Amino acid sequence: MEREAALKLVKEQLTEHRYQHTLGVMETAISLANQYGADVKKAELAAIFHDYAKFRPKEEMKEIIVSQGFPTDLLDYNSELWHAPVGAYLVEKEAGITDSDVLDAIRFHTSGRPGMTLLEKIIYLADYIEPGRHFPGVDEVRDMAKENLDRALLKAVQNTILFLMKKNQTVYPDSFYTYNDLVKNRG
Ligand code: DGI
Ligand code: FE
Ligand code: FE
Ligand code: FE
Repeated sequence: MEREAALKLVKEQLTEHRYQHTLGVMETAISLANQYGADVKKAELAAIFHDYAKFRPKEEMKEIIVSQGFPTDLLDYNSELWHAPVGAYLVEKEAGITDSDVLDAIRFHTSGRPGMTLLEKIIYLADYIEPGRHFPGVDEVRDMAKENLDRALLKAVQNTILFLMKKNQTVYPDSFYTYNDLVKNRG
């Protein structure tokens, strides 16, 4: 699917603010894909669709998680996690995207997972550092992303977990598994 067609589909699903965030993720993901030798068209498509399900009703997301056999432990954690796997499902069903690399990058963009692919890493990181993001530590991760993708990703995952813990929020186990995997494999 071409960029303009994909953007049109996504715009209908999102608020203006979230759409602007999506454009930022798209530009950042393309730039990271060029820098680190990933498939640029896949990065563009995954970035455009990554938050496709962000505003679906919780009941609909819950129903999809159960009926599609997605990990039901997700339901015991923050509902903010649900739009990632549900998005992968709906993007295939409603937008006809079938590329499993693209769908997995959408599926794992919030929690990450051990053994992330290059494309998954790029989408996770682009989501974190796109130009519209303004939170403590984001500039440090932006700088790291220019030098070393895995180090930047580790910092982003670490910051996310720390942020949740400081607010006494639960942390989904896959986020910890992602963190451990990146620490074990850091160069
Ligand atoms: O959808 P975005 O806001 O662009 O970003 P995202 O999909 O990376 O994260 C959405 C939210 O999910 C964010 O507010 C933090 C939260 N989150 C990320 N990892 C975890 C988490 N929440 C819980 N409870 N546990 C996690 O591991
Ligand atoms: Fe998201
Ligand atoms: Fe994220
Ligand atoms: Fe996002």
